[in-house]
Amino acid sequence: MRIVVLTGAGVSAESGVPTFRDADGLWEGHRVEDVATPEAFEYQPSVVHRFYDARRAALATVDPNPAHHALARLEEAIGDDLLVVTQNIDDLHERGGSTRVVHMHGRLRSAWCRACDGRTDWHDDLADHPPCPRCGVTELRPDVVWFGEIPYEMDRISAALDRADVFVSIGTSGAVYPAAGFVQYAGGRGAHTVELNLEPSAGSALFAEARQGPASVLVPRWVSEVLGS
Ligand code: BV8
Repeated sequence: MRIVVLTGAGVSAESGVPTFRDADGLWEGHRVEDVATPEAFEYQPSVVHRFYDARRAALATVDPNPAHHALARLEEAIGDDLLVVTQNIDDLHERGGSTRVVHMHGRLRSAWCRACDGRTDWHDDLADHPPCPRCGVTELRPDVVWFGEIPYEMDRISAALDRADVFVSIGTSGAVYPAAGFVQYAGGRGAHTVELNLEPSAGSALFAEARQGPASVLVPRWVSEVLGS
């Protein structure tokens, strides 16, 4: 059984990572959609850097939760038949033990050089404009996909959705595209679609099955059902 799991901020909420809906989607009074754009980076790079430096620093204070661990257990059992596609830029899936993970919106712990196009694992701040370890130019930006930019690995994601028998969406409000359209894409190709969320998402009615509750409870229970153990 080939499974594609889409995750959003809700899967990391119980680890202490704020969701986008928390604080009414505001950061320091800025609408997230206003800080997470190439335009914002052009006009107020220091504000954007502070936004991501703060989130990157906070990553060192959080740990994976039972939802992350349960998905790693599922991968252990079914291997290549599972792909986790996450909208999250945290590394909690990997720290939970998952390896087959696509970060369609990028990663906080990665810096992207606009001069040499190189990507480097990065755990520190970027606001002080450090030089690129590869080319030495001070043109590093957060390696994340901003609104108006094309998500990463869309071909790999579409190929997995084409072949999926089951599509599961965990902890996402279904407000941001193209991720919000995956349920129709996979469902339209015959996949069984399941939503695991604290509350019904914007696209809840599109799912064959929808369960409400915290991910740390719903995901381990769903994985046990799939594995029959
Ligand atoms: C693009 C990285 C072209 C940066 C992010 C069609 C219609 C309308 C608009 C568009 C459209 N197509 C494109 C757009 C524009 C735009 C868009 O969708 N705008 C929205 C606002 C309308 N999309 C884009 O610009 C995208 N690019 O379309 O390029 C293209 C398309 C296809 C193919 C090729 C090219 C790029 C968007 C990416 C932007 N970057 N993140 C950063 O993180 O700072 S988006 C960011 O916001 C997240 O990654 C995520 O995607 C989104 C937040 O949503 P969620 O993760 O769902 O979080 P949220 O807080 O909203 O909800 C949490 C949910 O969890 C809730 O439902 C809650 O109930 C639940 N929950 C909470 N606690 C728990 C829980 N569930 C379980 N357990 C719990 N404990």
